[in-house]
Amino acid sequence: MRIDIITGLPSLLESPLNDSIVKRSQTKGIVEIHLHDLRDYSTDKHKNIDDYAFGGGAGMVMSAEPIATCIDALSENCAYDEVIYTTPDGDTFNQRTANRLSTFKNLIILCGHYKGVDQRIRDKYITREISIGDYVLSGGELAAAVITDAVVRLLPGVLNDETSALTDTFQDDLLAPPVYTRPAEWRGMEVPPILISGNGPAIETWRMDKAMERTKERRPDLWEKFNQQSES
Ligand code: 6GU
Repeated sequence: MRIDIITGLPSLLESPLNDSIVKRSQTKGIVEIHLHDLRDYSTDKHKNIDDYAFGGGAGMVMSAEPIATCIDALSENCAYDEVIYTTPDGDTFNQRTANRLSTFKNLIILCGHYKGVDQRIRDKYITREISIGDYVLSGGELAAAVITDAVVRLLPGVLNDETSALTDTFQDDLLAPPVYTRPAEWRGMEVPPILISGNGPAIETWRMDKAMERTKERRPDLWEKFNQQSES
């Protein structure tokens, strides 16, 4: 997979993309991530990438030309499956969207900033608009990092234990069960005996029960969805 991220603040993305699992998947050659600094595509002498909003009002708007130049240049070398724009008024990101995006070969993520981008960029280039939740971030860079992380960890070969992503919270609309590691007794607190029983099927049943219990308690909305699915 190839992900091209277009941003006015590339430094904000460098650290999250160059550590841990996302870094490892780049080293392994499973994903190629390229950061593009919008300022490199600005044609004016001050390297501006934004301008005042027509009609007035506070806040700058990201100009169309540098973005279009960047997307056009990228598209000459690559056919993109989606051109994503990160914006608080986009569709809320979830595991289903992450799963879908992980099946694509080439993605562009344009990070929104200031008061957003000129609407004409959205009209002409953007195929999907994503928000990561109902709160406002200073820019779309952290959202792009969240999306990239959630997608990359799903790619085959990224996680050591291939089944691990499948047992994640949300993958089957259930929260994950509690987990424990050594020592079996810690400060007077014991691990549930079933987990050290060696009885594989009983452990699976216990985990499923705990996952359902947690979901019912903490996320009644997911619990309802889970029950509807089990019925159908
Ligand atoms: Cl994608 N961008 C910004 N600026 N704020 C957000 C967001 C995105 N998602 C949630 N809040």
